[in-house]
Amino acid sequence: MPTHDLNEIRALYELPLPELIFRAQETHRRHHDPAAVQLCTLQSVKTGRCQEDCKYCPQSSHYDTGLESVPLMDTAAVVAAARVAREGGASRFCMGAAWREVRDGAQFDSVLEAVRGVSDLGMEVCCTLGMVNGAQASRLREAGCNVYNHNLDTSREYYPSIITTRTYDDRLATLAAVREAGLEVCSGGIVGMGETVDDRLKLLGELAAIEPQPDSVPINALVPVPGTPLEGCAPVAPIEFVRIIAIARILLPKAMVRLSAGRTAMSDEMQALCFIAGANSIFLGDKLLTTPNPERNEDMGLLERLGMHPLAAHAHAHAGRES
Ligand code: SAM
Ligand code: DTB
Ligand code: SF4
Repeated sequence: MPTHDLNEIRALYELPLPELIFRAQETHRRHHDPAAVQLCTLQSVKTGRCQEDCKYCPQSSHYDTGLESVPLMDTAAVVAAARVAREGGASRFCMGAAWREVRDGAQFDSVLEAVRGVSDLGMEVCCTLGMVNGAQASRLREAGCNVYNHNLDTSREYYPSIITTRTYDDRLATLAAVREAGLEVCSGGIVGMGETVDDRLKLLGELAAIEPQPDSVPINALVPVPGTPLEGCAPVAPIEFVRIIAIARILLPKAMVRLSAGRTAMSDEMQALCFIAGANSIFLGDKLLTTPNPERNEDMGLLERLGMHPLAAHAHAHAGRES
């Protein structure tokens, strides 16, 4: 069982980089195909005007980021976007809504309808809609949703410096409801919000202590958006970021570790190091929810140069390996 003890996690962080990467590789190869990368596509199905005050987020109504808000997309438009993503090679389609929480009613019914439609295309379906209760999580599951994304974002201690409109325990309660309903759990965080190295390690310790562990762990590098309180944050040094990926891999051996937001600011070499350190999933397509992401062709070129290949839908990375 991998450690969740902070001192042990710190000791990993301080290893010489080649030693840390070797340990991450050992773990990675026990559970995953080291050449396969899961390709996910994101679709913002409701953009902006969110009540929460997450200091990193361009979609919060508390900050003026000049973002154009878009009301909930209709089902047909969502399914059409998923079909395009599937044709482009994505195996997982993730729908994101700038909601504080899901409310029962016509809008949620419409999202459930979209989930059914995308699931019928044979894609893995992921939703990230804010807080949900047990009944809502079950309805998502029944509609064909496979995964729910809900990030812890940072350490418990640093959380109140980033978000004041909800608590860490609110986040954990949604994760428990999601798991209880039989959905896969996707939960990770953001680095580069002015937190300490210890905050990053504590976040990874929290994620690793969830039982059973999250099935996927997105590691986002902050995209500093003008107008948000975090617009002036300096980027995390690439090697420090790679160390976080390696530790995520070691602490959460079976999870898909997703190199998420912030890739437009990363070189090919840095992304390659992240894959070597155990990242095995990316978002494909030129837009995340509202901010830019590398072009699809650029990413396909990168995978080709690295001799890596996309993972097929519903084919788990550790299939055929020790799990
Ligand atoms: N509203 C829902 C929620 O917060 O759970 C779902 C959408 S929200 C945009 C999904 C995640 O995107 C956040 O938890 C955060 O980790 C990430 N995110 C938002 N803005 C970001 C930014 N500027 N840079 C990096 N990650 C960001
Ligand atoms: C996650 O951890 N990263 C994705 C996904 N989950 C929903 C979102 C990143 C959003 C980056 C900011 C934006 O594009 O608005
Ligand atoms: Fe709203 Fe999610 Fe953005 Fe927070 S991260 S402001 S909850 S859309």
